[in-house]
Amino acid sequence: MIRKMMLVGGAMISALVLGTSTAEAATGYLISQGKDYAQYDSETGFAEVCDEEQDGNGVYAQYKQKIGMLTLRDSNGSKIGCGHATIPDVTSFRVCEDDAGADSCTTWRLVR
Ligand SMILES: [Ca+2]
Ligand SMILES: [Ca+2]
Repeated sequence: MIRKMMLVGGAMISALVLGTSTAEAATGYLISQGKDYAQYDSETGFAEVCDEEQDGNGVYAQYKQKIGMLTLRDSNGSKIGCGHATIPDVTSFRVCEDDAGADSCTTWRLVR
């Protein structure tokens, strides 16, 4: 258990380092599933989901708020352009792919 917690901590540190090196705001969060990804900025509330794989599977992100949850889609699939919204007070989010059977989703990414 202790070992697992240390691994999680290490992952968070590398995510922060990556954030500064790409000049993203420290409030930005990114999760990806293959090339498909979703992001969120906790300061501006900017949310984006992008389908970057030409596999015919729709991509969407779920944003949990303190009360309720919103689903944001990349409505044109893998064509250029992503789904955008401004969603305040997100506590966690994940990206999912609408593939065969139960949809494949990442684990929830916590937002602070
Ligand atoms: Ca995909
Ligand atoms: Ca698209």
